[in-house]
Amino acid sequence: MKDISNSKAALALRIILAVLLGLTFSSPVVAASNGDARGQDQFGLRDYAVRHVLRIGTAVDVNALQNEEQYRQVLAREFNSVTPENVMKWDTIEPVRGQLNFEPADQLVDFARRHGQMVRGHTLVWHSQLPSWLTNGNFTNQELEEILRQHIYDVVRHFKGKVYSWDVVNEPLNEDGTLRDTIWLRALGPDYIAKAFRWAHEADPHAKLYINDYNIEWIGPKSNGMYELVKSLKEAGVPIDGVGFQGHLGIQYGFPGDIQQNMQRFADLGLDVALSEVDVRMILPVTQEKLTTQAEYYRRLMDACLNVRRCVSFTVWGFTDAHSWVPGFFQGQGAATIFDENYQPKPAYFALKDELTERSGRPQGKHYRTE
Ligand code: 9MR
Repeated sequence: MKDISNSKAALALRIILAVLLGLTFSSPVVAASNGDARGQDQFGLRDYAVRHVLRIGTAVDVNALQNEEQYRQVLAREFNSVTPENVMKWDTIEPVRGQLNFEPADQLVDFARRHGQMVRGHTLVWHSQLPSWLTNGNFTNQELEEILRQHIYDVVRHFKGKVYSWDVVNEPLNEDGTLRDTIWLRALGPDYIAKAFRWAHEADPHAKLYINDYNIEWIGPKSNGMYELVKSLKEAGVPIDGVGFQGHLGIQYGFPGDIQQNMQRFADLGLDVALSEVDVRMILPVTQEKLTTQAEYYRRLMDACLNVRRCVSFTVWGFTDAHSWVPGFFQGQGAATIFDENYQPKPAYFALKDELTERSGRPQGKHYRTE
């Protein structure tokens, strides 16, 4: 993979810029170039996020990372956190039992190291993207428990010191807030969640450990289920550090207006919170009006995160419409990210930047980490 910059010099320059930005509250945004379409300034979102002690991240498609120079450039310029979109999932890591394939994930980790980006690990325990040797293996419950424990140890140990947080358990809930019926629930019982966190903590005591789900952005049965779950985990002394709110929204569904209040109640349990997979889809075709509404959704999500002191990271699930899971999963929908298919920033990009620019920084807490 070709690198795009002399990383040490670039990193040093970025740190100097970030410090300068952190000291001044007025924005150095360069004036509009033509009409409403503003030009981009020389700073990335990451340069504005540092003053809020906020990680701004994206999911990364490793094929695009390997093959597209423009993808690498925007990724390096805009973000200080990355999440592998697929390559740390079980079916990639261990397609054949006992043969571990860390190569694509290692490439991303290496890119992140060279560009001063932290890595959110995704994901250790999930019901989806499991290798077929596992799902078709007819294993006993005890064997499945041993397989899961070994998987968590293998993966977390391999990335120890390189991955700063893990989505340990992904999407464990039904829409009514009860536990989803999965291979793990069947084999280990409801305790699989606590066990997974304990094993991950044993493998890397310094990693921040998250539970992550979708449709928990607003207060309702599913987020109430999540609230009760993490509360009981905390009370039982399970090493859980945070809750990821995925944030897969669509402008046709309306904005979850109570998201700030919702995230705050989790923070009040003594947990970090993160917006972990944000995208805002729309029914195609794209119109200017829809893009404006979409921008407002992104802005309000950022606003909610900045208003919750323990909201430590904001991650978009892909940054360009050229590489987004949305059109493949929702027929007739798309345009969910902040850059268009030609890597041109959309109103949503400027909305995030404005929100980060116009607000003063948050006080730094002990549990936050900067570069
Ligand atoms: O974006 C991912 C897509 O490329 C994969 O095909 C899909 C497989 O299930 O997973 C997508 O990412 C999901 C993430 O891992 C968990 N939350 C929902 C995301 C979108 O489906």
